[in-house]
Amino acid sequence: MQNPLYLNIENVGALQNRALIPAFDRDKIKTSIAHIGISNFHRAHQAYYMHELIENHDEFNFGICGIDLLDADRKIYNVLKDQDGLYCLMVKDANGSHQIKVIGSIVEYFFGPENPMAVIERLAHPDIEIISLTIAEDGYHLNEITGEFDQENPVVAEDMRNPFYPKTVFGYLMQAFKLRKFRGLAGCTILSCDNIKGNGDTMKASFFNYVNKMEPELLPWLKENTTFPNSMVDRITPLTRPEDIETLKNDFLIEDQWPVVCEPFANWVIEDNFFHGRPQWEKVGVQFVEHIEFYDKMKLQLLNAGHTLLGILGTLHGYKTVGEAANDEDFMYFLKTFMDAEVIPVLDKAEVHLVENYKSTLIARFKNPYIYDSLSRICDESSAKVPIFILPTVRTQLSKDKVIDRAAFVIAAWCTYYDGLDDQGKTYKISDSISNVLIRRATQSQQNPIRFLEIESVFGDLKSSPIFVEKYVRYLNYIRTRTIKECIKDFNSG
Ligand code: CS2
Repeated sequence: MQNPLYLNIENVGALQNRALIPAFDRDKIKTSIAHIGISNFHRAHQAYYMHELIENHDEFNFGICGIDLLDADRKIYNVLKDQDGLYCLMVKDANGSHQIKVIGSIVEYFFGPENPMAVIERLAHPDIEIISLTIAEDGYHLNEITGEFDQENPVVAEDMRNPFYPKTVFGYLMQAFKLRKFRGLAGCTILSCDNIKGNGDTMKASFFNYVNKMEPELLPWLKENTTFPNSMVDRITPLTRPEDIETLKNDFLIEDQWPVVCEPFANWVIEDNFFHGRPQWEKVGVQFVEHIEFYDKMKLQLLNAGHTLLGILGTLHGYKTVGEAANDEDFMYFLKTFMDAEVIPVLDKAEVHLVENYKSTLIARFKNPYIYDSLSRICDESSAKVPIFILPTVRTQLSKDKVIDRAAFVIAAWCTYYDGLDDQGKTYKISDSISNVLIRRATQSQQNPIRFLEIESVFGDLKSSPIFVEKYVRYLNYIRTRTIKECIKDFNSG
């Protein structure tokens, strides 16, 4: 009986009968990508694509330097340091097969709170041609409705007071680009990989807004020396569970402190607008396009909205994972009719085959019983997700006098989500940067339903649509007097 082996550079060769190990010499890799936010998603997506490109096409010029800026992310930094940047990607098929692959494309790691200057220097280094980001939907501080950057946000405001010890990505980037300009170096591409409509445009608007406030004289240089391609990213990547670590140790004899689980499906569409060269990711299935809009809409308004819908309704019922909710016929029927009646009509008619195909693969992806994707992950920071995933559908449908019933139902259910109790009588954890506001407004909505819709940073002026308000109020009263399952069944039976 063999013993489990700890995953690091010294042991990785000996793991070849236990997992797929990098079939390339990592010492040959030159680092040209600095990635901020080494989330599970980044490790299942961009780092995976880069690994495939190095391994199958000898592309040694674009290794990744992983950077975390938040105190809360110290653990992943320590793990990557301990494991020499190596980690296991556990790809789980719906039929139960697992593929374990050791990913080797992250070759450096930095942690902002420990050494901010080192991070700034690395970002300013001329070798870095792409700075990519997964900083989450709420990391951009851009008001969807007004399009304005929230300079009042406490962390942003602190960076503005203390620009030489930055905490936000904007503060770090500004210092790094000041150095590049001062040293006569070139700029680079800033590639957002977050689930935001026009994520590159959003990043550009937020960053330029910040710089304009702080160092307006840097702005003309930045405009000339950076590009911000929009991209659509897609791969369902749940949080790692202790069981995943145990499975690796007991069944595969690999000790990895923080492996990543993901589905087999992966997709990445990027606007081909890079400041320097770029990796030839098209060789490993990435699609380069001129305009992202269609892909963005399809993905955000079908997949992410579908997740949010299952997350809210499923949590109210007492389900814990996307798989549980998606394998409940009542919930799935509700989701399918939401997609058919309310989302698909807002997508480009010329691409109907692509859309239909995406929708059906999506249903199978949600149902994958081996991806334990927690509904709490989906519902975390909903106040930043709902305006991106669901409300654009509502606005377009309203502007065409088309149905919005299921979306209004979901928003009403979302309000009751902040009552904090499921239909099995159990509480659940609410995690949102504006949870106080959401909970207070949900409580007030018991007397006055509109109070919830009056959260402007989320809903904008939606409260001034009589059609939406009428339906939302009706569903809210209805949901508060029945179980969510009863409501969904009633709704489904028309
Ligand atoms: C999820 C996404 O965070 C969420 O709400 O919908 O993380 C989703 O799993 C990915 O976008 C899949 O590509």
